[in-house]
Amino acid sequence: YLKLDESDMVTFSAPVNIAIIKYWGKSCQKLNLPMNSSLSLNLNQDHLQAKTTIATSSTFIKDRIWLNGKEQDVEGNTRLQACLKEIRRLARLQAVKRNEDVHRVTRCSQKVHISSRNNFPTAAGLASSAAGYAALVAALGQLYRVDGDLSGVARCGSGSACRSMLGGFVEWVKGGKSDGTDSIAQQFVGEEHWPELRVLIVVTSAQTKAVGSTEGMQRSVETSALLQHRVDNVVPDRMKALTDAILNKDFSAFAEICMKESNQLHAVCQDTFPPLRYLNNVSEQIIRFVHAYNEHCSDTRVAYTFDAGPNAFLFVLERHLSEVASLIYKIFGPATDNATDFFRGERFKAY
Ligand code: 2P0
Repeated sequence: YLKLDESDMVTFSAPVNIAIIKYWGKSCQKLNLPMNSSLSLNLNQDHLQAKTTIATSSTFIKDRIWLNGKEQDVEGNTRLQACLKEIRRLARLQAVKRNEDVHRVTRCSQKVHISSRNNFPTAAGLASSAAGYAALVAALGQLYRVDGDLSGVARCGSGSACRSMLGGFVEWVKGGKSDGTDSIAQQFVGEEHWPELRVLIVVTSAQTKAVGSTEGMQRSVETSALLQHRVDNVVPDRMKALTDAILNKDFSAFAEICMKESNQLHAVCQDTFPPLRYLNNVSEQIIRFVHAYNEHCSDTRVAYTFDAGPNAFLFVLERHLSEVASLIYKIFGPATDNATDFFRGERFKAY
């Protein structure tokens, strides 16, 4: 088999990110430019990450990719092609600028073999393309020795992938240039800023969604009146309030914005024609649980957010984690009665 030089093979991992201020709607489909800026929390990679290994060799005859061990089509994958093309363009440009030898310049024309894996089950229905494209672009950047910000390249793969290029709280600034060069990710604060903040992921369905995000958000752009209102009148103030809440580690302010953002995303989906429905009945019950629980505690202890799927992301401070996790498990876990009693209030007495 092929013997590769160390410099011919690189491995990179990237985290899954969860949007608090949501990206939904593009101003340019080709470049994945968003209608509004968004902000996410990137998860600890020990739990959820995509890991990508890329090898290059002059003997490879075409670019190939395997996702979780299964080979995928490369030719028909326009997003992957866009990332490969852009990173090779940057690599050549930088190599020439640095007066590097021909070998390094021509190396950018060599084909790559890519293997990407998630450390969580794909069947869990959790978005993995963001982490996947981020790991891919970071690895390609390293392989081709491309300096500078690569979040714009990851954005070409999948919009939200640009936010997985960094850790902690990350803002994807929408930018204003038509070529997208200023539509990039910026770290707002690192993960060390708010270590008490935890995320519980409640998988309510492992089924793949009927309408993917790309298609769904395009339908919203074309038909939802609420979307433009949100972009113009809601998101800018919310972004400011959210960043203040994060800086002050004000959980209750953070939680309110987080839940309102999730609700507005799904309101836009409902306002889309034909409507998009990503939440299921269990998601709706979880929303009711969170509000009932916070009211019961006379304190905001849990916040939910849902992306384009029915699985819940619950934010909670570490000191309340075990109580919330055990409640969730008892109410929504596999071997419990349905949640009806809980919503009448009796369940609270039992714990
Ligand atoms: C987000 N989502 O901000 C929002 C919230 C889903 C709901 O980013 O077409 O997979 O690849 O740019 O990034 C999902 O959209 O869409 C998404 P493309 P992407 O996380």
